[in-house]
Amino acid sequence: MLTENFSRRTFLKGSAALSTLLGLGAIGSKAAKGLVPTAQAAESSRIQQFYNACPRNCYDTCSIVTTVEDGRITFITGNENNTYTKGRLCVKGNTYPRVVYSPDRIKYPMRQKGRGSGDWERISWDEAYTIIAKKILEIKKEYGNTLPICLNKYSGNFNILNYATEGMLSSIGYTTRAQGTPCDPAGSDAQAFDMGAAYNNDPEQFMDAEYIILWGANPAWTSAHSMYFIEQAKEKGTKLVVIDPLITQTASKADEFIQIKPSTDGALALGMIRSIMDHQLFDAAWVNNHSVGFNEFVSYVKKNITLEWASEKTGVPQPVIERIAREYATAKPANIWIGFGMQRHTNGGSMVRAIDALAAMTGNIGKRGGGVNYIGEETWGFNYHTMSFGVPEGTVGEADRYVNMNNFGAQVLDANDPPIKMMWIACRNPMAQDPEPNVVKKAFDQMDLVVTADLYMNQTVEYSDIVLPVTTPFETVGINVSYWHYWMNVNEQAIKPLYEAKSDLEIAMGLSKKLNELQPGSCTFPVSGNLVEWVEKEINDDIRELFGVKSWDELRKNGGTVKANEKVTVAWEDLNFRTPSGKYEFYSEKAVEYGHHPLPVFVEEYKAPAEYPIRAISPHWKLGIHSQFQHTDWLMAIQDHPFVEIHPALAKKYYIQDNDLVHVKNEAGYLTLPAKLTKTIPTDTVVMYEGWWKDVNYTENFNVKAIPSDMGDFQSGQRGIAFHDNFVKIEKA
Ligand SMILES: Nc1nc2c(c(=O)[nH]1)N[C@H]1C(S)=C(S)[C@@H](COP(=O)(O)OP(=O)(O)OC[C@H]3O[C@@H](n4cnc5c(=O)[nH]c(N)nc54)[C@H](O)[C@@H]3O)O[C@H]1N2
Ligand SMILES: Nc1nc2c(c(=O)[nH]1)N[C@H]1C(S)=C(S)[C@@H](COP(=O)(O)OP(=O)(O)OC[C@H]3O[C@@H](n4cnc5c(=O)[nH]c(N)nc54)[C@H](O)[C@@H]3O)O[C@H]1N2
Ligand SMILES: [Mo]
Repeated sequence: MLTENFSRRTFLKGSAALSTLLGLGAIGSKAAKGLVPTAQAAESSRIQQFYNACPRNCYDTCSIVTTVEDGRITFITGNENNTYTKGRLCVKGNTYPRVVYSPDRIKYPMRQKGRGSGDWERISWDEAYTIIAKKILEIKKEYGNTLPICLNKYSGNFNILNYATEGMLSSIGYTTRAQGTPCDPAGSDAQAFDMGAAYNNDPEQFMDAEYIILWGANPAWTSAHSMYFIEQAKEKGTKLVVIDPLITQTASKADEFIQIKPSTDGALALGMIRSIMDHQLFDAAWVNNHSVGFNEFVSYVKKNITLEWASEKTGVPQPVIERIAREYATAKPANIWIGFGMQRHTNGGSMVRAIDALAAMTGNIGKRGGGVNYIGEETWGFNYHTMSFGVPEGTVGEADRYVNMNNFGAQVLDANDPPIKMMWIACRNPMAQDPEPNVVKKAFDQMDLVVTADLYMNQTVEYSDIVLPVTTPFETVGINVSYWHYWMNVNEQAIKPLYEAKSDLEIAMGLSKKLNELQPGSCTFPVSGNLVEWVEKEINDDIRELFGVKSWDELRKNGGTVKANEKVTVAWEDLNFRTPSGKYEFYSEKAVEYGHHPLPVFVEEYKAPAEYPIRAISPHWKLGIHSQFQHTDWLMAIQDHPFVEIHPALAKKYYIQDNDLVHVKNEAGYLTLPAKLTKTIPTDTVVMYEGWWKDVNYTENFNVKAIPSDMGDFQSGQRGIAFHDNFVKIEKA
């Protein structure tokens, strides 16, 4: 697409504000309708309903129906026109009105006197634009180019219009970009080596599966709407297997739970493969017709893999491996969901390749209800019009420069020619969400100017010079799709922007205006424009064909949400893989090009260093999404601070009791936080959920090291991060 160097989602992911009067539109939420009788509502313009889209970095990307009374949101619920959202929101989504009207919203542009001092003063938008624009022009003058300006933007909001921030920076010249993604890179490379791309079946097809393996995924927390389809499958007799080192809430729903040793899933998959080969349970016709390299793979497996070895490595008894292998190979269709958690390891990509091989050799790829499902982007083909303006005339240089988003602090410090002097942070909280925040902080210290656009104060905003207040989704327009389901959701402006908040697109236009005032021609980004016109420019013929709607406005008037047509919802149905050979590649030359073994071999796991014997896993948290939601009063009432989970047997060794304060340490840093004893985790592991909590000045990442995963550079330009190969020691505080 535009540039191969953009990370998949960083790049790809890429009603007139007049509402549908309650009862008149196609909105079918029972709960919302229950609020006011239809006839009454039709007469009353006090009460209006709008379609919104949850834009967070979440599989579920829900379609929302928002009720507004006298200009204020009083109720929100899921859109029933969307068969995936199914009229329901998750626990976080239901708190949105609290998010919008939170007293903690950043209300005005502000300047901080002394980074980290807390001494903020309100400034006008004009002052903010002037300070920023002057700095940009000063840098350009001093260095002859704009490479000292660095953008770090990721996943706070995936509204397609939000790519305006990238677009605005491209409109001033070549800049430095945080590239890559912390979500899925190792697994996405693995699937790209095997199949040419990561591409998943419609999750509503869980209902068509005869057998489901959730492999290192915790959808009960991270994709609540998917659980409905999994439960439906179970009702009709489908067996559900969950493989995880932790007994998660998803595990509690399983017919069979396999508590695997972390980072050994490749050995389990290869053990299953060995058993399937030995019993001739693979699909020989599929393999012969649609793949390359199977013979080489068979030789590797026969020579190197035994069930004894697989059992020893994984901690899974041999009879269990054999039974699961037989069940999986004989159920048709059998469905595997590979979670992102599983590939956050130094051998994560190679593990995904082994699981892909299992699905391929049993003929489960290209089948409705089957598949080896991980992530997909078939619905992301928008115009990305906000990124289309190009650099100003006379710009020096040839291209943007990239630093790895997954090792941001260190790479910013390493970039010398020219050094980075200004940072623009949007949709991102690197001081909380990145490993080694101390290094990120050092990188900030080197800046002349740090600008952060956000909704709330957080650790990154606190260490910025200028903060720009942004809108919630309810205060602006947009369009959203998912990297998992196949729906496209409209986002209408339901209420006026609160305080002085602006959307990132409006900020881009405002800054361009100021730059052009100060130095005509210095920014190619439009200086004004109507948001609905902007969003209509995203729709092209491919999107029209895929979704069967003409325009954003048509969709707004017709239910606010639409599903892509059936041509794309079964991944690889035509069995035309996007690999160099056009077939499934057990043997991948592309993998070799990127420094890997051509076959899906087992790669040894990262071992605990002697001084830090305890593994620290930091998975995603049910009551928040990274830095978002867990600062809202309703969710804080349930849990308002981080904690460390410890198995009672491990706790006993260190004389630690429930709620005792514990130091968790390694070379990167140390944390002191209360212990929560639980038997849901292994005895050699602690768990700290990732995320930021209000009024807590640290996150689990204070002792997470930036250890790269094995893959990621092929698809997203940068390797991922082995968040779960982090080792610590603990002691009672
Ligand atoms: N509520 C909520 N939902 C979210 C998010 C959130 O923060 N909160 N984040 C969103 C984002 S950005 C993402 S990337 C996704 C992540 O979605 P998931 O992949 O579901 O999430 P994780 O919690 O990272 O990891 C899933 C599981 O992998 C397990 N795991 C870790 N190591 C291994 C291993 O070696 N083998 C196996 N088999 N399992 C292992 C963890 O114990 C965990 O239970 O969720 C999205 N949805
Ligand atoms: N230890 C550990 N750390 C992890 C992970 C892990 O598994 N373990 N997972 C990683 C993963 S997978 C991810 S995706 C990252 C996520 O990390 P981030 O990309 O930082 O994600 P968020 O916290 O969701 O969003 C960042 C900020 O965006 C702001 N925001 C929301 N809407 C808007 C908007 O419209 N405009 C602007 N300008 N800002 C907005 C939010 O208020 C928030 O402060 O965290 C990573 N960190
Ligand atoms: Mo993520």
